[in-house]
Amino acid sequence: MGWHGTDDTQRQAAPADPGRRRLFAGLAGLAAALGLPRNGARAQRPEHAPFRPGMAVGARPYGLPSPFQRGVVRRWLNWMLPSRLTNVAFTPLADLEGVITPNGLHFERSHAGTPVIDPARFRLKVHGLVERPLAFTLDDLKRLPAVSRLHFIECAGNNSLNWKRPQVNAVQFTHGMLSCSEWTGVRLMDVLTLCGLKAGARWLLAEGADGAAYARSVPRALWDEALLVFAQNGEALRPEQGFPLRLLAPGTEGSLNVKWLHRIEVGDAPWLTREETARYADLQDDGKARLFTLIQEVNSVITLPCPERPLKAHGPQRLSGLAWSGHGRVKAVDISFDGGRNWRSARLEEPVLPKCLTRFHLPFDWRGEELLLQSRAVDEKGNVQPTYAENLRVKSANQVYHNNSITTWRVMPNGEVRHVRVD
Ligand SMILES: Nc1nc2c(c(=O)[nH]1)N[C@H]1C(S)=C(S)[C@@H](COP(=O)(O)O)O[C@H]1N2
Ligand SMILES: [Mo]
Repeated sequence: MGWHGTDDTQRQAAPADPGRRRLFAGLAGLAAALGLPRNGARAQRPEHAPFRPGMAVGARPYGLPSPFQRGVVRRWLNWMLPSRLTNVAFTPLADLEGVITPNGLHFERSHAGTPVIDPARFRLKVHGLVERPLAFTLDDLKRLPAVSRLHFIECAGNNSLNWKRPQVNAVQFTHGMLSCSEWTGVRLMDVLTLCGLKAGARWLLAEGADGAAYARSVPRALWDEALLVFAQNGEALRPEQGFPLRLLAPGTEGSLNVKWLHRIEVGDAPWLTREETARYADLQDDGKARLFTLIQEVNSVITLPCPERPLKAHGPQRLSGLAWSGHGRVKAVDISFDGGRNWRSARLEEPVLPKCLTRFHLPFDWRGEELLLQSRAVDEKGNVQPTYAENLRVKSANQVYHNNSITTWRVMPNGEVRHVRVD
């Protein structure tokens, strides 16, 4: 598959799997029975595609994916980072359906490892420009009114490997610093109100309990929507996602969503921490940097087909992908088969929620011709995803964050899919 071209990729692909051929034969038989076009040797009559289940296993206290899903894992690029403690593990977007990321596959970006935190000893301290500085236990927080919201988290560095030319041939590595969950927590404002905000409160510092004491300044404009979350898709946060508590500021760059959150200091100006000056700032051509470019822009990518999911047969195909915007709802997604000359509207899967992944679909027919597949998202504020060239025109060549340009997948006559640049 395409991503094997990236030579120091972790070799975690599924081992050759005899059950798979049987399963595919079964699917082909189904297609034939449904009257779908016959495809050479693949289409079989059902009686020629026997199915025998394997041995049964006993009850497990915590369920795991089928052993046939061994290849559906987070992956990382060894050359990107000096050590496994400073971690970037990408979500396998090509293997997922719908919009929810299973918890074990949520991407992970941790600057100083994943701390182990005993929830019984955990405290969230709130101080600074407040009437009553307080320390909350996790139980204290859980007694406040809770809300559940579906939102994506995307690292500002998503797709940054491909600023000037495609460098990685896998959707896992172009866009896999993107995940989406149902998050449950309490409103940041409820906690701040309990402490009593003082006049002049305009910024707060959110600090994590990891080795880096990772910290970000959060402006007042984002407080109303922000949550302090303790659960992810129904269960407690995973350690990699910030157990027991993280900040969630919907639609903002991942780095603002401080994990292992244990301290909030309220102030009247930003702190200008390392992570908002030396990092997560956009260096311009004149050597100055734009700070606090916090909102993730409108974006989309086709996850089927893609380099990891080539086309396997002529005839009807399922095209599908993900669109999102930190500004609100996705309004439309257009698909091009010819590198941006002609466009057709994709169907958006309901519900279309603000600052959440939206799944799109567009069935098409393929007869082996070469395609230049693109998706272009538009959000409810009218923002349109830029082409490769437009993105480079409006942003500095020095910039590494916030690449939301249109991705092109070139489908070859043999069905293989490659990441190419099309202006
Ligand atoms: N405490 C702490 N919070 C953190 C980080 C970190 O290293 N330490 N990384 C940030 C970055 S850069 C991103 S993109 C997101 C990633 O969230 P995830 O690991 O849950 O996907 O967490 C953010 N919050
Ligand atoms: Mo990030």
